[in-house]
Amino acid sequence: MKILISGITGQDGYHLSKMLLDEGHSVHGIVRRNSQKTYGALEYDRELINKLEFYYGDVTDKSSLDLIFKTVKPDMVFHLAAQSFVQESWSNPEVTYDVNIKGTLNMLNSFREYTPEARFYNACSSEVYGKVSDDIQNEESRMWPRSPYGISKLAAMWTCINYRESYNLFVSNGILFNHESPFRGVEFVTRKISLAAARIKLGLQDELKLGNMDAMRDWGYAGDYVRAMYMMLQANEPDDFVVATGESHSVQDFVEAAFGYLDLDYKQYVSTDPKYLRPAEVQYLRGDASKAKEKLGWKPSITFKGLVELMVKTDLERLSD
Ligand code: NAP
Ligand code: G4F
Repeated sequence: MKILISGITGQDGYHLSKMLLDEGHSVHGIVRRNSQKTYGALEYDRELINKLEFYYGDVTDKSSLDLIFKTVKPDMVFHLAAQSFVQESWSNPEVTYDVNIKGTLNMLNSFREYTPEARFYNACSSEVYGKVSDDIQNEESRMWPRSPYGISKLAAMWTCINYRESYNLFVSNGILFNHESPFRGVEFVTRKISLAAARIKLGLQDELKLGNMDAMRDWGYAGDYVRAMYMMLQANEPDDFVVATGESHSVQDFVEAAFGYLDLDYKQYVSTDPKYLRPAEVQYLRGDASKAKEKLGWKPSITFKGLVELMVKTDLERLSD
């Protein structure tokens, strides 16, 4: 099958394109032109880059998407492109809305015009739950986003549902809880911690400053989560699914596990800095993926401790090479 991925240069784009190539598909990705001609997370794997087809485009530019849809004629579309950093969504709310809401609308319109028989995955987020009202969140839980990013993801998700219901399209939303890997962007808290712990171990850095260490997240492994995306597009019917581990840990837990793995006492290195605090915080997330388990047969494969160790070990190896 021909697969089109927006956001292919991100963490999930890396894991998804690798998995789809292994499944025997031909994988086509939308990339934004940049002055350095870098391929983001894909840069870790030159061999992978050589197996992919790239097209310059931007989800805020519908004419670029039209051309790509006409050229590729995909059987499956994974729409991952987003301004995905929650903190940045307060300093760049217009860009966040343009890329995440209008960008999704543009993708849906090109999809509907050129490949209405194909299947479309939209990357929604647990940030839509925001100020949670349940101890564990499922597809029915109240949604109360707490950032421009969360609001944009809620609007994009409902746009997808509306297109599915209005035009009888195969469009599914994955409401994915946080998922991480050694390919995670360095500004997100897990990778910021794993990289800092490795650098401190090697004497390349002597402190780590963080924001709210009491925030709790349901952290899973990105490789497992892209498998869930693929399963959603192989189902008989389009639908919306929570993908999560069902466990919640604090940022402090992550710090302790990462530094502990390297036999470092985190108290000597880690402190808080108000500049990393958010105007409104999502304090707690824990997802219930029962529907994905029952209907798709999906389950996670890596534990919290296993994930932390994988990230720290990989950063240490990369720095030692
Ligand atoms: P990521 O690493 O930040 O990747 C974002 C991707 O979007 C990059 O390839 C980026 O390209 C691309 N992009 C940004 N603006 C674009 C534009 N205007 N036109 C075209 N491409 C654009 O994010 P991720 O962690 O892989 O997440 C993938 C998707 O899942 C995102 O939609 C995110 O919001 C959502 N999500 C992620 C998580 C998570 O925990 N990772 C959880 C729930 C939902 P550049 O390389 O050019 O910047
Ligand atoms: O790693 P984070 O920046 O991820 P956040 O905000 O949960 O968003 C990620 O997961 C969402 C799914 O729920 C995705 F939709 C979204 O695209 C992204 O992938 O922050 C996690 C927590 C927050 O509570 C934050 O306040 O860690 C806290 N934190 C504490 N110190 C920090 C820091 N976050 C960052 N980035 N940097 C810090 O120094």
